[in-house]
Amino acid sequence: MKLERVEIVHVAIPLVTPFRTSFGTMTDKDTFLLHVVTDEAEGWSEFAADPEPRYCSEFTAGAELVLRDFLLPRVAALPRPTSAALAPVLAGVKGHELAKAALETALLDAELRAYGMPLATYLGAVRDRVPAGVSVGIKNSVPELLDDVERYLAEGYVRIKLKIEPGWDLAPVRAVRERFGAELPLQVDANTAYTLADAEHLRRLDEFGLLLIEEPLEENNLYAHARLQQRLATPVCLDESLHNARDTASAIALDACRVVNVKPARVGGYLEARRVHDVASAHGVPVWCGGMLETGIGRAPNLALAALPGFTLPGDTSASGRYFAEDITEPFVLEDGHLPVPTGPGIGIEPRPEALRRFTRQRRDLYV
Ligand code: OSB
Ligand code: MG
Repeated sequence: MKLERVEIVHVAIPLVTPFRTSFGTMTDKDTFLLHVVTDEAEGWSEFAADPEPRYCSEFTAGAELVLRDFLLPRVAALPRPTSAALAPVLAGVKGHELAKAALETALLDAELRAYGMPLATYLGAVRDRVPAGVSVGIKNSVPELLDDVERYLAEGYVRIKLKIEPGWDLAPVRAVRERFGAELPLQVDANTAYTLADAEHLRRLDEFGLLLIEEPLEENNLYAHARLQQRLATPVCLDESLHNARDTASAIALDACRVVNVKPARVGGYLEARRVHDVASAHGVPVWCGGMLETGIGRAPNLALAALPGFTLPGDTSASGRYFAEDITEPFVLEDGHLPVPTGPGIGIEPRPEALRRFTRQRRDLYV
């Protein structure tokens, strides 16, 4: 396959409701899509991070520069680039997993379209639909939270994740348990908001029978997470701290996590995400697919990944309506608490031209 053109399309799409986490509040999805044109097919992907480096060190303007000056020149030097050949060539650039993932995914999409193969088939999916959980942001009050959770459950979501931070943890979890019962699959995500000094406080979450507590402590501190796990009955799940399959192997060996959140972008793409899945599954550690409030372009390939056999817990891949009044693609609609795995070639979806025009802020050629 010959690379002919790589275009960056900046988009901004308003969220239906502000999304607040321990690291900040988002009111729209403001990022870029990558559009790759080859001599055989075209491909699309979505950069998963935001304009500011608050969830992770990467951010949109930085990623654009990294793609333009460091990643694309290395790919352009390959006579016939393939998605599998990308990671080894890009390994010379340290970090920048999310930027690398965007490039690999767009190329993989083009490649699979040329072969007429759906991403789910390529990755080894065993399901044609995946159960949908929903990630519920920090609210101004407990009654407001209970209203939101009630609405999501009425829509059919099969698992609730509550964002927590110091000052918004025990009370909202207790209120949700009391209102919706002990059977509700419930978990929490702190996005690194606590330290090991909070261990005794976090231990009080044990009485609520949570599925897991996600990334409670500092990013990359596997030692502290292992120490915390020794003191908690609730399984620790890592998100921000896992950047590849090797990290995942280390974290499992250290008992720093008993559940794994895979975000393909965070680990450099779908090929490494599959390896993370393989490592965790081999250890009997449950895996689930995280999300980054993606548009349909980012969510479609996540659904393909989440159809792999080791994904034994519902993920954060919610329906389009949970994020946007109007998605950039055909919307993903919840059916009986599940989302369908795309069946078309590649990621199985593309931007609707009219919606893309309306949501586009800027288009730039990165490579011609
Ligand atoms: O930590 O999982 C996270 C959204 C943006 C950044 C980080 C996270 C999240 C979510 C929402 O929890 C997941 C989603 O619905 O896409
Ligand atoms: Mg998380």
